[in-house]
Amino acid sequence: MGKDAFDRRSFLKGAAASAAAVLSTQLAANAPAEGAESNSDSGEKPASRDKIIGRPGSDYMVDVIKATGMEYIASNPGSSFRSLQESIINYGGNKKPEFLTCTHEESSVAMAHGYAKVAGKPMGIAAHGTVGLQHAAMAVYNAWCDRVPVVLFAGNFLDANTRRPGVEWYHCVQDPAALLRDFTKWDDQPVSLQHFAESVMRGYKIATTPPMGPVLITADGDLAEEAVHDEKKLRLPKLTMTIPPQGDSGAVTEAAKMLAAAQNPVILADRACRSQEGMKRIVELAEALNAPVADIGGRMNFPTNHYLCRSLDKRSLVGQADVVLMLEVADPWGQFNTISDPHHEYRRLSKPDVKIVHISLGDTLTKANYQDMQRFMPVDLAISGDAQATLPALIEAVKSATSMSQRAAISDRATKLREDHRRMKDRVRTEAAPGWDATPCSTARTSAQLYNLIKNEKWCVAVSSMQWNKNLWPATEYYNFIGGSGGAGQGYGAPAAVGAALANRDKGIVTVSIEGDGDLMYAPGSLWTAAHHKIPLLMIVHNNRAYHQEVMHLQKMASLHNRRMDTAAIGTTIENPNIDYAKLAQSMGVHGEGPINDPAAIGPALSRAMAVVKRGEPALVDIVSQGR
Ligand SMILES: Cc1ncc(C[n+]2csc(CCOP(=O)(O)OP(=O)(O)O)c2C)c(N)n1
Ligand SMILES: [Mg+2]
Repeated sequence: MGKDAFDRRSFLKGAAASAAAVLSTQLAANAPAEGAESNSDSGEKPASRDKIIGRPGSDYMVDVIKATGMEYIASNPGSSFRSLQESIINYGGNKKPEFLTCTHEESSVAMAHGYAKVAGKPMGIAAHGTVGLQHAAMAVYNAWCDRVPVVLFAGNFLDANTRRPGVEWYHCVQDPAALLRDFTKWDDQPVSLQHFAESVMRGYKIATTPPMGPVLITADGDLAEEAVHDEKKLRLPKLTMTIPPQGDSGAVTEAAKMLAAAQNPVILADRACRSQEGMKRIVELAEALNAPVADIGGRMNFPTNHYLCRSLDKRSLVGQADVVLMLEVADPWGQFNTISDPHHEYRRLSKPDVKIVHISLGDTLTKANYQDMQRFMPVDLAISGDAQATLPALIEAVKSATSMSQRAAISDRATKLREDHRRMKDRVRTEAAPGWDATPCSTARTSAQLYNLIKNEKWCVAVSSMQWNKNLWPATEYYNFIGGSGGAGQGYGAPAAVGAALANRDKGIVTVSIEGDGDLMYAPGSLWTAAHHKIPLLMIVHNNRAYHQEVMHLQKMASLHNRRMDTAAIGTTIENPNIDYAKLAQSMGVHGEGPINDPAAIGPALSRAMAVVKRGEPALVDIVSQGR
């Protein structure tokens, strides 16, 4: 071990002598310059061979990370974790975890966010001290709001005695996690390698225990760069995943009785499912009750072509319901009440005597400052438990709670429910029809063309700025849709789609994303990451040359203030000059098509792009589109 490590490092030091190793030569030549980031006049020389550290702490850190099974570390590099990065690459062989080069920390985290939703497990990210974590922050907030696990590592030198003067002080911090503590599940700043090993295992476990969320472990720079002492004493703790909790059996029986006796039961599912198994269970429950299901969409919860799928009728269903079962709903109050915009007038949407059951772990993970818990919603039966884990018991309880006469009444509901489902689907198709040949292209047409292209594939829409896909396409698989950003912080779309596409890459699932032009411009560098790491992704830019949502907000305000509306474009449009997204993509080695104004050109451009995706690379198609 020691000898291998010595050879590896000798190679790096000696690389300048090798004519063939051009990149290594540059690396070696640049080595003093890296130190010069803070010590430009220090005249430091590279360490002499007798000072070489054969087994740095960061090698052990890599052993720990490998033991979690994390396959990737997405990161923008920084000297605070340079030793860890070098160990990942040279000691770990850059495999499991593999270092993914990101052009912004926010993109690293959003990429990990999209990846985790598809892979069903987290990836790591590494952020450079204060500045890296500040860049990462909004994406961490999105993952927190979405209850998605991300394992963050931060570089930092805690010991002031060893910090190099200058930049290292700017980038170090007494408490790295303070910035993110309001929206992470847990953090730690280990001061020994044993402490690091235990904290990574604990952090991974906490991140992946529902309700899931991001955690942050500091990888101290001194600990990483210094030699491992007394390795025999180090113990790598075993990682045991927590089994998600079922709701209390008495409460589940009570809920089943309420549902079996209901005339108009409705199921609202949000962050309920973690897998296809979860979807199967909701179908089983819904069929046992003939209860329509509105999939709120935090996760893929229900097949869109099932006769009980009524997501678009959610409001009217809630209005008529006598019993509503919520499954891990992020905004319970908002399902039963509204505040109008722009007048902020309150209205209740449901009957006053509606009975509400909520199966959720929401209350087990709250912090006081950020308001992602949404407004307080009184319910009749609050069951603390994991929705997916509780469903099997609930299904059994419903079956045994249903009397003969109730069974007959439930079965009688089927015909009308099938008609209602058909009506809902007809309505969407009618809404989608106008403007088929319009220029700029209608979003419904783009959606239909895309579906034609992927309908015979296993497909995943990782991100979509338009609703048509979910409303129009038959989607039966858990991997078809992965929900949204959680916190609606813009800049999520492109990197999250790249992360999702990475997780889908080896499963033969084609990943597509439909990005708002505004959203894409927060993190266009993720296109380069996709090209560099050969991540196949078909990205469509829904290019309305605007932050169109904000255009509409300004129009609303102008109308409220009874003023002119034509100024709503100021500060909200992205034109003059127009951005050429195809060229943007091409500049980063991504196949780029567009801008497409003629709807007839969408199909051929998508086909060309798909051919690129099929050979394992990303492609982008810029479609100039109507507002939303
Ligand atoms: C970080 C952040 N900044 C600003 C906003 C406000 N915001 C919400 S939607 C939106 C527009 C996004 O533009 P685009 O992706 O093109 O979608 P469009 O509204 O045009 O469909 C903005 C700026 C936000 N949600 N997050
Ligand atoms: Mg836009």
